[in-house]
Amino acid sequence: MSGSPGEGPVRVSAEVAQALSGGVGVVALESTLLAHGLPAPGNRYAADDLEEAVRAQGAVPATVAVLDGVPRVGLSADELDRVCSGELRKLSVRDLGPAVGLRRDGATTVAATAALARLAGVEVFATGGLGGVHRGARDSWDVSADLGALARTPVLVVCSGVKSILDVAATLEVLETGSVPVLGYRTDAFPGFYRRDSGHPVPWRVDEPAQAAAAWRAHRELGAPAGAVLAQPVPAADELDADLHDRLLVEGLALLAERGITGKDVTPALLAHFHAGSGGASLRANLALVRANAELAARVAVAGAR
Ligand code: PSU
Ligand code: MN
Repeated sequence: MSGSPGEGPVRVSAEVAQALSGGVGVVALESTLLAHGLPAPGNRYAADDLEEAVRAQGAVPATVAVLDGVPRVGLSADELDRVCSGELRKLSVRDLGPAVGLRRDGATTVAATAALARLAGVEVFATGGLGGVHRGARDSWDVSADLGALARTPVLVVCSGVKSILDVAATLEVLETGSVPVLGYRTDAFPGFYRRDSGHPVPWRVDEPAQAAAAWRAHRELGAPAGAVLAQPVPAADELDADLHDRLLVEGLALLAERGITGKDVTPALLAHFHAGSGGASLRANLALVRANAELAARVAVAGAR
């Protein structure tokens, strides 16, 4: 399905196409976290850092984005520059058709990255945090398309859970409804992005990449249509202090209400508040966890390719 570069609706880089046909592990990397989750110019260093983390484990990185109306799996250095320029639109799955048809550029969310990775034949991908059910979703109806996409796209997503700015319990319920397996990596607790424990358990725990690969392979062989989540907590040394985290969350939520911020502006506003109020600690945590997830995804991809 991967085809050669330039073939089909998705352009797969020569290196990624060669890895796929040669049975080498490939890890898709999401671009919204680069374009919108991390500030420039550090995001460009992060883009290289993530690709290096994947290579160091013997896998090939495939960062995903839409450039000049072409969905691309595997980007050149120049293309990564464009993704990190800060000018790209955020594309979820529903935006892919318009972006391609109108020949636009965009960074892909978890949902859109999963859709394009699948078209390219890449099964494992790494990111920071999943989108989920927002607090107050009962009134706002704000539930990320990531959850619906995971229920119908067979891709294993390695992440650090979801941010505590979301309704974590409701997010886990929607993943259950979508029949999306959730595996904790060396943890019994679903991670809360900046914090190692969101206060909610995971249904399954694995302690080795080979176990994650085995669970994923069996899930696929049983014909399950859904993706899966492999959730790894932020490294202990980079976890945000609990009191600081809780204070920033309460303040941030109050700020949203005060300024009437809703919809897709909620997450960027809260993240900006965390970054400003933590003296850089939230950014360090973010970088550390994404790197660790890229590395783990590569180890799972290599174990699965054997
Ligand atoms: N959560 C994070 N960092 C992120 C995102 C989510 O901790 O960068 C991004 C991901 O790209 C995710 C998207 O797929 O936000 C979800 O956006 P929305 O809630 O608008 O669906
Ligand atoms: Mn939303």
